[in-house]
Amino acid sequence: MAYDTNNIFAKILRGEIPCNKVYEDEFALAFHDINPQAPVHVLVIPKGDYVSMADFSASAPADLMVGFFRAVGKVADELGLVEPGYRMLANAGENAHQEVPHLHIHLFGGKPLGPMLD
Ligand code: D5M
Repeated sequence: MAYDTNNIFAKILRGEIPCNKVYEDEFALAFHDINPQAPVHVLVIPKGDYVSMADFSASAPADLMVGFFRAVGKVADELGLVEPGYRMLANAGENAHQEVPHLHIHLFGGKPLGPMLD
């Protein structure tokens, strides 16, 4: 799928619409989900035009790939999610109900989470 530069996360990255930011560096931006599904629900997005993990893993430069995943780990740590644990998830495509066509990793935490696919 071609990247849509008008998707909502692209607009957030360009500063055209606001977000409730929790972390930013040269590779990634993290912000609170507008419709939280857990006491902590944060989205981490890479700074680049990637629809999903498929094109990110295939074509992102190595420094962005490393920097992005380091940022995900750092956000989880800084939010105090590592102990007692959290869930990370990335929806991709229609079957997974991906709503926003810019790669994003959801971090859920702040309570015991249920089984994965209910
Ligand atoms: O999830 C897309 C997620 O993006 C969904 O949980 C709502 C969230 N969302 C949508 N718009 C915003 C804004 N403007 N700020 C914060 N969060 C937002 P998906 O995995 O694509 O189904």
